[in-house]
Amino acid sequence: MLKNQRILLVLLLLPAITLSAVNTTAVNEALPVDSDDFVRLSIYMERQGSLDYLLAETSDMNKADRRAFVINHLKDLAAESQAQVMSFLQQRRAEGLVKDMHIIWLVNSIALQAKPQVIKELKENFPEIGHIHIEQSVPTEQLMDDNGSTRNMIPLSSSVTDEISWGVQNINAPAVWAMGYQGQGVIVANLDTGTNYNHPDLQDHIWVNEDEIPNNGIDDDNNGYVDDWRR
Ligand SMILES: [Ca+2]
Ligand SMILES: [Ca+2]
Repeated sequence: MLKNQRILLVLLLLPAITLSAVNTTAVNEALPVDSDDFVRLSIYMERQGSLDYLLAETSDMNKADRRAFVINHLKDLAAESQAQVMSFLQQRRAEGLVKDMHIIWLVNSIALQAKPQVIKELKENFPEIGHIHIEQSVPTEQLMDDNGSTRNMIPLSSSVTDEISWGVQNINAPAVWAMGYQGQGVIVANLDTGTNYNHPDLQDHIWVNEDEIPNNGIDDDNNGYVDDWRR
Protein backbone atom coordinates (compact mmCIF):
# COMPACT_ATOMS: atom_id res chain seq x y z
CA MET A 1 0.00 0.00 0.00
CA LEU A 2 1.33 3.43 -0.88
CA LYS A 3 2.15 5.61 2.06
CA ASN A 4 -0.31 8.38 1.21
CA GLN A 5 -3.13 5.86 0.80
CA ARG A 6 -2.35 4.40 4.19
CA ILE A 7 -2.44 7.87 5.73
CA LEU A 8 -5.82 8.55 4.11
CA LEU A 9 -7.24 5.39 5.58
CA VAL A 10 -5.83 6.19 9.01
CA LEU A 11 -7.38 9.64 8.86
CA LEU A 12 -10.72 8.17 7.83
CA LEU A 13 -10.72 5.82 10.77
CA LEU A 14 -9.15 8.07 13.37
CA PRO A 15 -12.40 9.09 15.11
CA ALA A 16 -13.47 5.46 15.36
CA ILE A 17 -10.15 4.36 16.79
CA THR A 18 -10.13 7.15 19.34
CA LEU A 19 -13.64 6.30 20.47
CA SER A 20 -13.03 2.58 20.73
CA ALA A 21 -10.20 3.41 23.12
CA VAL A 22 -12.85 4.58 25.59
CA ASN A 23 -13.85 0.92 25.86
CA THR A 24 -16.53 1.32 28.46
CA THR A 25 -20.19 0.51 28.68
CA ALA A 26 -20.61 3.05 31.42
CA VAL A 27 -22.70 5.95 30.22
CA ASN A 28 -21.63 8.64 32.57
CA GLU A 29 -22.83 11.90 31.12
CA ALA A 30 -25.06 13.89 33.46
CA LEU A 31 -28.57 14.53 32.28
CA PRO A 32 -30.23 17.89 32.82
CA VAL A 33 -32.56 17.63 35.80
CA ASP A 34 -35.98 19.15 36.32
CA SER A 35 -36.61 19.46 32.60
CA ASP A 36 -38.72 17.63 30.05
CA ASP A 37 -37.26 19.51 27.13
CA PHE A 38 -35.63 17.72 24.22
CA VAL A 39 -31.93 17.09 24.79
CA ARG A 40 -29.43 16.99 21.93
CA LEU A 41 -27.12 13.98 22.17
CA SER A 42 -24.89 11.55 20.30
CA ILE A 43 -24.90 7.80 20.93
CA TYR A 44 -21.59 6.04 20.20
CA MET A 45 -21.74 2.26 19.84
CA GLU A 46 -19.18 0.09 21.61
CA ARG A 47 -18.23 -1.74 18.40
CA GLN A 48 -16.06 0.35 16.09
CA GLY A 49 -14.27 -0.30 12.82
CA SER A 50 -10.95 -2.16 13.10
CA LEU A 51 -8.08 -0.48 11.32
CA ASP A 52 -6.03 -3.72 11.31
CA TYR A 53 -8.88 -5.60 9.65
CA LEU A 54 -9.43 -2.94 7.01
CA LEU A 55 -5.72 -2.62 6.22
CA ALA A 56 -5.43 -6.39 5.78
CA GLU A 57 -8.54 -6.71 3.63
CA THR A 58 -7.75 -3.78 1.34
CA SER A 59 -3.99 -4.11 0.92
CA ASP A 60 -4.24 -5.33 -2.70
CA MET A 61 -7.04 -3.02 -3.81
CA ASN A 62 -6.85 0.14 -5.86
CA LYS A 63 -7.96 3.42 -4.33
CA ALA A 64 -11.58 3.32 -5.56
CA ASP A 65 -12.14 -0.27 -4.44
CA ARG A 66 -10.53 0.43 -1.07
CA ARG A 67 -12.79 3.43 -0.53
CA ALA A 68 -15.89 1.42 -1.42
CA PHE A 69 -14.86 -1.46 0.83
CA VAL A 70 -14.25 0.78 3.85
CA ILE A 71 -17.54 2.63 3.38
CA ASN A 72 -19.53 -0.58 2.95
CA HIS A 73 -17.87 -2.17 5.96
CA LEU A 74 -18.58 0.80 8.23
CA LYS A 75 -22.18 1.10 7.01
CA ASP A 76 -22.76 -2.61 7.58
CA LEU A 77 -21.19 -2.39 11.03
CA ALA A 78 -23.44 0.53 11.94
CA ALA A 79 -26.59 -1.14 10.64
CA GLU A 80 -25.85 -4.38 12.47
CA SER A 81 -24.73 -2.97 15.81
CA GLN A 82 -27.36 -0.23 15.93
CA ALA A 83 -30.33 -2.45 14.99
CA GLN A 84 -31.84 -2.85 18.46
CA VAL A 85 -31.19 0.75 19.46
CA MET A 86 -32.65 2.07 16.20
CA SER A 87 -35.75 -0.07 16.59
CA PHE A 88 -36.27 1.36 20.08
CA LEU A 89 -35.62 4.94 18.92
CA GLN A 90 -38.00 4.64 15.98
CA GLN A 91 -40.69 3.47 18.38
CA ARG A 92 -40.04 6.42 20.69
CA ARG A 93 -40.00 8.77 17.71
CA ALA A 94 -43.48 7.60 16.77
CA GLU A 95 -44.52 8.52 20.32
CA GLY A 96 -43.10 12.04 19.93
CA LEU A 97 -40.20 11.49 22.34
CA VAL A 98 -37.38 11.48 19.75
CA LYS A 99 -36.70 13.73 16.76
CA ASP A 100 -34.00 14.87 14.33
CA MET A 101 -32.31 11.46 14.21
CA HIS A 102 -29.26 10.82 11.98
CA ILE A 103 -26.98 7.80 11.65
CA ILE A 104 -23.28 8.75 11.53
CA TRP A 105 -21.87 5.49 10.19
CA LEU A 106 -18.28 6.76 9.98
CA VAL A 107 -17.93 6.62 13.78
CA ASN A 108 -20.84 4.23 14.37
CA SER A 109 -22.98 6.74 16.18
CA ILE A 110 -26.48 8.20 16.14
CA ALA A 111 -27.13 11.93 16.55
CA LEU A 112 -30.60 12.89 17.75
CA GLN A 113 -32.77 14.88 20.09
CA ALA A 114 -34.63 12.97 22.79
CA LYS A 115 -36.61 13.50 25.97
CA PRO A 116 -34.64 12.74 29.18
CA GLN A 117 -36.72 9.61 29.88
CA VAL A 118 -35.58 8.10 26.57
CA ILE A 119 -31.94 8.73 27.46
CA LYS A 120 -32.41 6.97 30.77
CA GLU A 121 -33.90 3.97 28.95
CA LEU A 122 -30.96 3.93 26.56
CA LYS A 123 -28.53 3.89 29.49
CA GLU A 124 -30.32 1.05 31.26
CA ASN A 125 -31.22 -1.31 28.45
CA PHE A 126 -28.57 -1.27 25.72
CA PRO A 127 -25.12 -2.62 26.69
CA GLU A 128 -24.03 -2.31 23.05
CA ILE A 129 -23.86 1.45 23.60
CA GLY A 130 -20.33 2.51 24.49
CA HIS A 131 -20.92 6.14 25.31
CA ILE A 132 -23.63 8.79 25.26
CA HIS A 133 -22.50 12.35 24.77
CA ILE A 134 -24.93 15.06 25.86
CA GLU A 135 -24.49 18.22 23.80
CA GLN A 136 -24.24 21.19 26.14
CA SER A 137 -25.49 24.57 25.00
CA VAL A 138 -23.80 27.68 26.34
CA PRO A 139 -25.72 30.98 26.66
CA THR A 140 -24.30 33.66 24.36
CA GLU A 141 -23.75 35.98 27.34
CA GLN A 142 -21.18 33.57 28.74
CA LEU A 143 -19.13 33.84 25.56
CA MET A 144 -19.03 37.64 25.40
CA ASP A 145 -17.31 40.34 27.39
CA ASP A 146 -19.41 43.18 28.80
CA ASN A 147 -18.64 45.30 25.74
CA GLY A 148 -20.01 42.62 23.43
CA SER A 149 -16.68 41.45 22.08
CA THR A 150 -15.72 37.80 22.04
CA ARG A 151 -13.85 36.59 25.08
CA ASN A 152 -10.28 35.39 24.91
CA MET A 153 -9.61 37.15 21.64
CA ILE A 154 -5.96 36.67 20.77
CA PRO A 155 -4.19 40.04 20.83
CA LEU A 156 -2.54 41.14 17.62
CA SER A 157 1.19 40.95 17.41
CA SER A 158 2.90 44.28 17.99
CA SER A 159 5.29 43.54 15.15
CA VAL A 160 2.82 43.87 12.29
CA THR A 161 4.53 44.05 8.92
CA ASP A 162 3.46 44.39 5.31
CA GLU A 163 4.85 40.95 4.53
CA ILE A 164 2.45 38.69 2.61
CA SER A 165 1.92 35.49 4.55
CA TRP A 166 3.12 32.18 3.09
CA GLY A 167 -0.40 30.80 2.61
CA VAL A 168 -1.40 33.77 0.49
CA GLN A 169 1.83 33.45 -1.47
CA ASN A 170 1.24 29.74 -2.02
CA ILE A 171 -2.09 30.25 -3.75
CA ASN A 172 -0.45 32.80 -6.05
CA ALA A 173 -2.67 35.63 -4.86
CA PRO A 174 -0.08 38.34 -5.68
CA ALA A 175 -0.11 37.25 -9.35
CA VAL A 176 -3.91 37.57 -9.44
CA TRP A 177 -3.79 40.98 -7.77
CA ALA A 178 -1.28 42.10 -10.37
CA MET A 179 -3.83 41.24 -13.08
CA GLY A 180 -6.21 43.74 -11.52
CA TYR A 181 -8.44 41.32 -9.64
CA GLN A 182 -8.55 42.57 -6.07
CA GLY A 183 -12.04 41.55 -4.99
CA GLN A 184 -13.76 44.81 -5.94
CA GLY A 185 -17.50 44.61 -5.31
CA VAL A 186 -17.33 41.12 -3.83
CA ILE A 187 -18.76 40.47 -0.35
CA VAL A 188 -17.45 37.33 1.34
CA ALA A 189 -19.52 35.74 4.12
CA ASN A 190 -17.64 34.10 6.96
CA LEU A 191 -19.37 31.61 9.23
CA ASP A 192 -17.19 31.13 12.28
CA THR A 193 -17.16 31.62 16.02
CA GLY A 194 -15.71 35.08 15.55
CA THR A 195 -13.54 37.30 13.37
CA ASN A 196 -11.07 39.89 14.55
CA TYR A 197 -12.15 42.81 12.39
CA ASN A 198 -9.29 44.91 13.77
CA HIS A 199 -6.78 42.68 12.02
CA PRO A 200 -4.60 44.86 9.74
CA ASP A 201 -5.55 42.78 6.69
CA LEU A 202 -9.27 43.11 7.41
CA GLN A 203 -9.93 46.43 9.11
CA ASP A 204 -10.19 48.42 5.88
CA HIS A 205 -12.36 45.80 4.18
CA ILE A 206 -15.02 44.81 6.71
CA TRP A 207 -18.61 45.16 5.50
CA VAL A 208 -20.63 47.72 7.44
CA ASN A 209 -24.42 47.75 7.81
CA GLU A 210 -25.11 51.32 6.70
CA ASP A 211 -28.78 51.13 7.73
CA GLU A 212 -27.85 50.68 11.39
CA ILE A 213 -26.78 53.63 13.60
CA PRO A 214 -23.96 52.27 15.82
CA ASN A 215 -24.32 51.96 19.56
CA ASN A 216 -27.61 53.80 20.07
CA GLY A 217 -29.36 50.77 21.57
CA ILE A 218 -31.93 50.76 18.76
CA ASP A 219 -32.52 48.22 15.96
CA ASP A 220 -32.59 51.01 13.33
CA ASP A 221 -32.96 48.74 10.30
CA ASN A 222 -35.53 46.58 12.07
CA ASN A 223 -33.82 43.29 11.23
CA GLY A 224 -34.12 41.93 14.76
CA TYR A 225 -30.58 42.83 15.89
CA VAL A 226 -29.73 45.94 17.91
CA ASP A 227 -26.65 47.87 16.77
CA ASP A 228 -25.53 45.20 14.28
CA TRP A 229 -23.54 47.72 12.27
CA ARG A 230 -20.41 45.60 12.19
CA ARG A 231 -20.26 42.00 13.33
CA1 LIG B 1 -30.40 46.05 13.21
CA1 LIG C 1 -28.60 50.97 16.25
